[in-house]
Amino acid sequence: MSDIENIKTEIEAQIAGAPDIKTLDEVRVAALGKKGRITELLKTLGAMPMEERIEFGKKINVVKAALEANIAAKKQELETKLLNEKLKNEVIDVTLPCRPEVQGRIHPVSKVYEELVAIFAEMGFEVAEGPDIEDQFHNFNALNTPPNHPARQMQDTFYVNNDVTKEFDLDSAYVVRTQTSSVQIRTMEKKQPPIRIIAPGRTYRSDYDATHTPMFHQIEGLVVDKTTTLAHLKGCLYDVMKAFFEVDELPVRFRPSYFPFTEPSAEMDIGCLKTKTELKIGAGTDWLEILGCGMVHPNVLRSCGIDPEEYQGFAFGMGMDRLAMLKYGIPDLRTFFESDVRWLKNYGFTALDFSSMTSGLSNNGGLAR
Ligand code: 2NL
Repeated sequence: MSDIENIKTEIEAQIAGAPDIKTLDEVRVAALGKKGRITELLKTLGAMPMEERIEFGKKINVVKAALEANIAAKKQELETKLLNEKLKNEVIDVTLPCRPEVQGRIHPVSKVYEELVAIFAEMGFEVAEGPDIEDQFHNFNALNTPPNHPARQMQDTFYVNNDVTKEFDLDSAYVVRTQTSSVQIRTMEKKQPPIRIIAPGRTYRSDYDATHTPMFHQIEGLVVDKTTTLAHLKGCLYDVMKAFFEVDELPVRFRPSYFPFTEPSAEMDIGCLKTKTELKIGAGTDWLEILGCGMVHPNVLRSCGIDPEEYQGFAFGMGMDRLAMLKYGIPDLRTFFESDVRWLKNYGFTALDFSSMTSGLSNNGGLAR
């Protein structure tokens, strides 16, 4: 065997025997580096006669290429081995329960949201969503609320300066939505009836005290069909409230009211018992206002391209934060948005007691509470 073949065999053995990437790299430098054995051999070519130089040069280059390929293959092998070891050592059992002191909590508003979605889904409602920032057509005009209406005043509504290159213009400005009705408007624009949707989400009004925060959560509902009546509205909301408060008996009453977007309009009260320390829902002689509702105003249907001679519908809206306060006995709305971990630990829910109509809505007295 020629000298160069011996060197090749020797280096190949070193490559095969390299236990890790660092050793392999040392082997590579010793063979192919600036002062490596193969490199040194290449340097001897210059002094050789032409014939010999061609033949020997070819040989060395073949050996060099073979060793390079060999090193690359070994490197790949060692890297794969390293990765597999790492994966084996760093394995995480995602089914292990987490430590209670670091366990997160579901916010009461999220809980109420999940409960309502579960209730309405079983009744055949779909969940619809839309943008928080709206144009005034979808937030007001389409809802039969004309430009001079008091609800549009700057004291109540947050306007957004949507074009900073121009001076603020009240008529063309966007708003952060004051109710989620704009989602229903957008649904009606896109789709002819039958429509049966709920629109939960964030809403914004310029207001701040123990029962009002500038951002709050609303859930609105809309049903439009050829024969939808006020009786459907009453039956639907009665069933929803009974399911939500998890009671078998629930006194309810509907009082006449006014909203620009419904005619007739009503407010729904539920029966309760108010004592000094407690509020018991479903019994007693007191009444609690719980939501606003009504038959969709013909002008609203017309604004969305739905013929009010052919279709009619009912709609309703309620505050999810208020529902959470009532159902879970939380006194001050402002604490909802302070992100106080102690508050969340007290009023929050664990991810495990999820809401469903068949396995229990709130699992009151579950793991977290
Ligand atoms: C309340 C009252 C209400 C509606 C919202 C509505 C939506 C469309 C058409 C007609 Cl697209 N009405 N929504 C109707 C009545 C009352 O909300 O007190 N919310 C907190």
